[in-house]
Amino acid sequence: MNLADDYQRLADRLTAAGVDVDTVKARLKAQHIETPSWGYGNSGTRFKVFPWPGAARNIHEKLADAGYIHRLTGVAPSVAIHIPWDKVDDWHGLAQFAAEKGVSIGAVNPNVFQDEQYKLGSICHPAAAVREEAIAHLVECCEIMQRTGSGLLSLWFADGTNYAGQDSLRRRKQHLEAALAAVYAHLPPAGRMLIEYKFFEPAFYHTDLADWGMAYATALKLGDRAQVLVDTGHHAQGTNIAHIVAFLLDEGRLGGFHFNARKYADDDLIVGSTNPFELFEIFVELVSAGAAADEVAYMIDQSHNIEPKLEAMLLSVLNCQTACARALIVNYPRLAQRQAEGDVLGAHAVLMEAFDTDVRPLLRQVRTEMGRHPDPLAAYRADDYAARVAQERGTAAAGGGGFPGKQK
Ligand code: PSV
Ligand code: MN
Repeated sequence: MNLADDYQRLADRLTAAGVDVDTVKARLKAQHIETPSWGYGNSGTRFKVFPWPGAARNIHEKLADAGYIHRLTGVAPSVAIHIPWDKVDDWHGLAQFAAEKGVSIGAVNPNVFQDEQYKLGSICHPAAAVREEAIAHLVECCEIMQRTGSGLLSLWFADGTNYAGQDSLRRRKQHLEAALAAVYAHLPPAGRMLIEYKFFEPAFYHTDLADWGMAYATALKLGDRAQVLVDTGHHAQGTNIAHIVAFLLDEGRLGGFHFNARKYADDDLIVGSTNPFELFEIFVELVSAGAAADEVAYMIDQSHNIEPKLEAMLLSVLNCQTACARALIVNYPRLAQRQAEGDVLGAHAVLMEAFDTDVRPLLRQVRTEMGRHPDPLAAYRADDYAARVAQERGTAAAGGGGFPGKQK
């Protein structure tokens, strides 16, 4: 196989079809996918954590692994952190350590779902003392943003109820709004607050931020720097996520993504594994929105259980790259023309043409031009990094059955 010839054939075909290949390549080189610190440590399901040999045991090892994924791909230069899982005394030192590994600290994710006091919720809890404790933690995370140079506070709440009548839904909504307004005031000047929603789990009767509409309405009340975070696993079956993305983009309220794939629920599987077409549709909305999508944060939220952690994260980043490449080669002028003509299947065919294109020669070329290996998965498999960390770190004694809920 001659990689250069493969690429030239594809580039010629795309150029003839009206695609500006240099622009597409420039956009792919500028792609930025953030990986999550919690994806590098041991994690599992509510039933069992299978410890992975070499899984990162602390934030330093997580940053080292993330640096490795970035070295392989060139498009994963930042890492989301989860507090207190990744808490350190010296945040400036941690940011420096990350820089040495070739990455930066990305979104700060507070955790107000793991401690005893949060059994009935955090910022929606019926007791003022618990709400205040949760707010204090969120404010602490704003300070961590300052010290690490992070621009994003990424919020998810496990708040909800399990039984009708358990608590006042309206009062909980009011508590939530008051708490977020208090936290918003503590954001660093250029910092943004991303509000994530989820329609179920761990509560099942109601969730306080159940869908994008509630997150959006809350963001509107808070101010311009509050936006919605779309976790692709947090929707009912059949939901058109690309439509939600289009709506939020058009309103300037799409803050970012937590990418993953799912078959049934919040499965946290490798993004693009079960849902390649959905991922493509999402990227089509992002690409076609132009500058409106400039500020969107592309983050992965996965926690792997049976698969090798580093390879899973690598594949996730590559799948985002593939989806983006396919979306970039859509012939948008032709699409608009067919849409205007009411050519239902003609317009659909324009999208399918891009989706069906083998973009691998293009991606190999882009990676080569970026000084990376054209096939990062092959490079990973030929490399001894995973074996080395398995040797150095061993297999952590992760818990067996009985872990409460989704363990990350
Ligand atoms: C909840 O399921 C979630 O999607 C939130 O983003 C959390 O921060 C993350 O997973 C880790 O538990
Ligand atoms: Mn998430």
